[in-house]
Amino acid sequence: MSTYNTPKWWKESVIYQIYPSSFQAHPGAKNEQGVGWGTVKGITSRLDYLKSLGVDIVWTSPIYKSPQADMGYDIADYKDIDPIYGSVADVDELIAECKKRDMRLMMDLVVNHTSNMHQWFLDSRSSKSNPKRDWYIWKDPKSRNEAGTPEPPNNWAQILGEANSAWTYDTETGQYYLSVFTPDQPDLNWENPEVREAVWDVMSFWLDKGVAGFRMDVINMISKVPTYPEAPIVLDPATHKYQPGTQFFVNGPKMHDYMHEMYEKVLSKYDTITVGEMPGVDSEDEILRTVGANAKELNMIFIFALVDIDKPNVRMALKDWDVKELKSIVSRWQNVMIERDGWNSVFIENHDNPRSVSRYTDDSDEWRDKGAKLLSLMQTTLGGTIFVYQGEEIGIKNAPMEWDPREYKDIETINYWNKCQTIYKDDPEKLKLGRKIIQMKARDHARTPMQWSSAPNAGFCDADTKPWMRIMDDWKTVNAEAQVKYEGDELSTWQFWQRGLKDRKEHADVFVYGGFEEVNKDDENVFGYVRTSKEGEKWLVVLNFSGKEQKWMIPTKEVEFWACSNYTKGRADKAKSGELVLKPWEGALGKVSG
Ligand code: TEU
Repeated sequence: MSTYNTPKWWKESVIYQIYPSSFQAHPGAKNEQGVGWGTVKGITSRLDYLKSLGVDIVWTSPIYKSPQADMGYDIADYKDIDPIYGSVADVDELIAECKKRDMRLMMDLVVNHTSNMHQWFLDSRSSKSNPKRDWYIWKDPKSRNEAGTPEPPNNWAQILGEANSAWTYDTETGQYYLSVFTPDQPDLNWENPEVREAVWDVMSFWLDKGVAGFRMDVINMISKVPTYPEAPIVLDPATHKYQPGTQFFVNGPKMHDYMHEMYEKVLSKYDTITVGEMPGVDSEDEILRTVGANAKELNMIFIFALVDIDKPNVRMALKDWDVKELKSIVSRWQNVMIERDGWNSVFIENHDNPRSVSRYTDDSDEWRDKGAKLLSLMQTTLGGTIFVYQGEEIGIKNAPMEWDPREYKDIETINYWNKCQTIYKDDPEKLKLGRKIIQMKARDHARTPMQWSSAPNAGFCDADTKPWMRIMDDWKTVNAEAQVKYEGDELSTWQFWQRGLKDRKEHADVFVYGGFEEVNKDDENVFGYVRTSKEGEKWLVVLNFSGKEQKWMIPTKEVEFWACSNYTKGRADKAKSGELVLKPWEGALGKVSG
């Protein structure tokens, strides 16, 4: 019997992802360079804001001790907090303050790799005979040329810098270590049982402190094909010596063994929320092995089909897509989880992706609010556990083309721009395209400081402090305070999110747990679907993903009332049957007669 609609707290919870460096600096907070940087105390000071939005669980990207080569996804000590963010005591306080508000904290678990400054790695690289040598993946050079220069063991490219090898040479010991993201992030060797024990220990440490669970960074990359085969050529070999080797470490041969062990050794002992970040996997059978109700692995994963809709083979590149493709991706995963008793996560933004309002709608002044609310309506009415990303609730958009590339701070963007300037130096067209790709795809767009108010530095950090990253130029008008207080003929983006999350909770049997049926599938611009509760309560969602007015035939029984639209404050006055006219980027939610 399916347990899909059996209620669970982790299914109904609203999760809010915080990018800690950019969320909120507490008064007086500065890092060593005197720049404004978000802190744990800052997060605690904003819990009431999150509570009023409708958030239950706060997930923060890594705040552990780290050299910040990849903004904390390079961890040097799993049981300590980076001083830039505060202390373990600050996190204890955050957990306690969450509890007071009936909220919980979720941590990021980054255990595919550590920082190259983690003591485990310092030991490992110190000599070939060190007991920790085998905690990482060391290999001899494939060959050496006449001058003695070594060649990496295979042709895999770095994920965050595709011009470079995924292997890093250590001159002291004459071997390469695997570092699929950057040389600062050596991959742990999960084949070694001591490594796994160390990970279980870290997890228990935080769970015992009362955290709700984990978002697990690239957890489907922990098992590598042990023969380390050459990757097929997909990037132009004239300009790319190295090629994506992802297929040899995504959902690798022992991944499920390790996930089961994690479940047995740790997760089964706690009542947790777990979400695995699993890029690059599309097979339903494979995904169900992790998120199926009886899988004994994880509650859910992030499936990247929707946010990778414009990704060809590497992230920093473009691919055309259309609304029909978007509709079919969303519908596919809604249906798969219902039919096969799995569980979805619902998200469209995170710290690795551009802003959704810029990517899927129209972020011009005229349509931006409508677009952001359209995406909110879609997400708040889809089945699964919903994730809202910092700033999404006020419709922050991508940084504009005019920003100098030096404003971008992310290692991936820096590597990409360096690559463009090297290999396309005599090709102005390609260089221009590279610049455009940065404006459309860089991870930095999600990482600009939160726009709290019209106060100096948008209320993100003290007035006399320079923020670590440039704040979007529109903060004086686009900010949380203005949107919370807004009074007008329609709701602000923030108010629309608040309304949607409340509605979702009140009708969890429909929106969280209900059935899903796509309607008018062939329409090229409008996404329509019906959600139905176990008791037969039906709601129709209609989303115009175009900047033009659309006519759409209502396929269901009469609509009783239109509960909301992104053009109105309350109920919308629209046709109840027959032809429905949708304004540009209009989305509406209707109750269907029983
Ligand atoms: O990201 C994994 C990663 O490779 C992403 O770029 C992913 O492929 C993409 O989002 C799919 O659209 C995780 C972290 O989220 C990221 O910030 C880190 O840089 C990376 O792991 C290494 O820890």
